[in-house]
Amino acid sequence: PQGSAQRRQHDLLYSLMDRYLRNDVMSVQESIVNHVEYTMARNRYHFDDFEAYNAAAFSVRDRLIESWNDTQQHFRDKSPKRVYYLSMEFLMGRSFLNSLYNLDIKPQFTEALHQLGYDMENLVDKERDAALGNGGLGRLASCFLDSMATQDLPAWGYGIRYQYGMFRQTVTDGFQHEHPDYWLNFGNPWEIERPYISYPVKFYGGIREYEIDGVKMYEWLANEEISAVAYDNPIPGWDTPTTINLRLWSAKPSKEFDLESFNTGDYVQAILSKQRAETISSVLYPDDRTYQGKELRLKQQYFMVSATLQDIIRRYLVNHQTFDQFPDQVAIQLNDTHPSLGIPELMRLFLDEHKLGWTKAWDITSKVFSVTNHTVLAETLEKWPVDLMEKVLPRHMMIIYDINWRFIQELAATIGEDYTRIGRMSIIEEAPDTKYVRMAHLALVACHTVNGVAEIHSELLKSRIFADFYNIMPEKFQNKTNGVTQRRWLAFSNPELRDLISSKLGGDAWIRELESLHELEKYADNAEFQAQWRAIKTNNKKKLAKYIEEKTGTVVNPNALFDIQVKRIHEYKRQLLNVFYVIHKYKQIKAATLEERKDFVPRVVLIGGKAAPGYDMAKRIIKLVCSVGDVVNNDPDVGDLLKIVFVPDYNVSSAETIVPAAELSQHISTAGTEASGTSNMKFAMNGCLIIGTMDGSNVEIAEEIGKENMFIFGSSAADVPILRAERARFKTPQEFDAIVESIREGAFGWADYFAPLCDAVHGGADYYLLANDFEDYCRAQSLVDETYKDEAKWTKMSIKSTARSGKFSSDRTIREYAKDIWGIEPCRRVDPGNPR
Ligand code: T68
Repeated sequence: PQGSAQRRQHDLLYSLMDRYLRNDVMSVQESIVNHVEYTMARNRYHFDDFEAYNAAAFSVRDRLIESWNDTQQHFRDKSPKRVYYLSMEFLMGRSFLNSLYNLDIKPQFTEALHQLGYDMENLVDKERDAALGNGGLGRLASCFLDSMATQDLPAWGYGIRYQYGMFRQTVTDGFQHEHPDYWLNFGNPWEIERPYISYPVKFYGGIREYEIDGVKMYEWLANEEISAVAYDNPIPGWDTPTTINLRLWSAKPSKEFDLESFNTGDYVQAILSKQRAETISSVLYPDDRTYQGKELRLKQQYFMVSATLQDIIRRYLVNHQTFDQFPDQVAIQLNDTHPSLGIPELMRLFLDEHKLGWTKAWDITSKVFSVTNHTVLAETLEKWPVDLMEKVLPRHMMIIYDINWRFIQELAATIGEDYTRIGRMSIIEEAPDTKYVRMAHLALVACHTVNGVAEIHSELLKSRIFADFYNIMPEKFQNKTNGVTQRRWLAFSNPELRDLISSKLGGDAWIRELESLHELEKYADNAEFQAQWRAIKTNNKKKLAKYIEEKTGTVVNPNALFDIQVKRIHEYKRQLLNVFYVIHKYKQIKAATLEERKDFVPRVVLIGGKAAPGYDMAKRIIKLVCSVGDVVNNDPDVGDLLKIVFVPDYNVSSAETIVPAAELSQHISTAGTEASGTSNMKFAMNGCLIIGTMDGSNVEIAEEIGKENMFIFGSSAADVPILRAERARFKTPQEFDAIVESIREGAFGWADYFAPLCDAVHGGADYYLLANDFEDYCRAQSLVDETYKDEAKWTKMSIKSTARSGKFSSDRTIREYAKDIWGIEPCRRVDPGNPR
């Protein structure tokens, strides 16, 4: 029995330990002022907006850390099966507002800052985006983290802490310029550096063979070693005490110094060459589809998976003696094939480091991995030259050959000696000059499931690019239609709409259960509700108009129809088709009488997105958008009837201003080319109508929202191959030819520069079938104008879009992954301060 003094001390300690930071306005103010003084070492009577933002961010971080620590302890105590989401990209955007909302402390922080003389809205803009991704694939990973945290799943994300994220885009005279995004310049309050959590990662060298009890063993004798150091990024869920972790790796020189060069006396040179290790995690590759076989990219991929798997194994071995339970404790999701080197790496760790036999190692490995595919275009599948793989990762190349050898034996046993078919399916592509490792085939062989990201895409995987595999292993194929988080993309970025919805739905439970938006439908015809709905859209449009003027100098009329296409610039996404319609409309306006012009619906066409730095055609498309703008926007005959503006530097933060203001958004890829698309879901949630093709997730959006509430046009995915084959005989529409001709003849200047664009869509070319879809597109566009004139009808369609968008929450997507692929369940902790 303890003495009473001892007990008092014990109680005091425990009550201190149980106590979280308080969230009343005074306590929040105290936190902020303390951080100004003690973290930033600034004078607490004089600090600017940026310093105020930082101090507030550090105060939020303190609160995140409390809930992060307790969540992680809870996971350790309960030891549930966990999922690890491996991705080379996480396009997080900003964290400040998101954390304030998720921790439910925004009002107190707003008030505390206000009392100190700072305005929340100004501070929010001081935060730099974490742009560690290219586009849809990276943003999906971030939406998934939000949904996993909100649903209390024992999940971790793993990726790379790039020092330079996606480049910042500026556009001068219509040309894209890329600027480095050194986002860590002024510190990053959202990460926690863990210098003690680090793993060696090796490259190059050769292999030593030896024997134990007559069994052949291998040891990789690498000759470069670097360290992967952990940076943890807390990911809070909404309305839950759960905060999960995103662990990003940063490359540092390894602790093991290269004795050789030190002993030969070149001390300084030895240190300098160590320093080069850091380049591995320095920059995100900004190409979102092409693979150029760059050695550094291969090293980045291996760096990420090697550190991650060592970390996963270390965690597993804390409470296990053998690997028997590994598949019951661990699920690993590969976000595309970029982390698929994890497969040979886990095999290597099992075989060489933990001395498991092949059969056992393979049995475990093939139970833990699953892969998501994000592309329809076979030519964009990732492959690496065997030479390069052999040089950088000799042991892994050996293991890949072994995997392939066994796979081919089994295949031959099932399908017989059909060597063309076996050759098509082999993990090794035997091209005439070089051999390649087909990463998708490696993943298909090793993973227990492969999924597409929309119904149509998953069907195309089975019927086209992976048909051979589907034939042999149909049970592996699944669909998981993408989703987006309604927290960031509706509730937080469109607060007026959130409040209106909550007022009708009797609270904000829909922010967790998006399907309940259905309830809104009964107000679709209600005139008063419609007026409120429109007023909110108008406010959002005004904010966007202000943003456009700030960024481009172009003044747009907030009463015009806001028509938006924002996404990476790609030929298959057909921004060019959009521009052609603008030219068509411009010609119509020019040809109209003054009286007839009164009939036109004024439109602002916004186009935004980045072109990969080496993607020449995409850069020409940007220039064309700008050049058409120069003519159209300055033509006094046109006035407010038509504007076309290129919004520079489209990113997560600008999307948060753009999406809530959109009335029409364009998702017009050639059918069968866009795996899913996810911005279409964000737009639909915000009551924006979609003009689009029956491609990617548009198909399912049409099923939910109803075709009658969208503007669907164009050829079907089934027709596209036929149309392509018949293309030489296709008679292109006269108006289409006239538009191409006008560009060729210099109606927008730069005739020579635009010639390749014209060549690509003319005659027998036109791989993406712009000419085939042009007339139907124009028809759909005219219907847009007609509908927009009927305010009540348009608003009704808009309300229905939101009301029926519930399926497209990433919460639903994640529930499906958890149940059908990962086999994991929620693991919620009870918040001592707020027991629910
Ligand atoms: C996108 N893919 C799909 N790739 O294009 C889109 N690729 O249809 C889908 O909605 C989205 O993934 C989410 O599933 C990409 O964004 C990349 O960004 C990328 C990056 C590097 C290499 C290859």
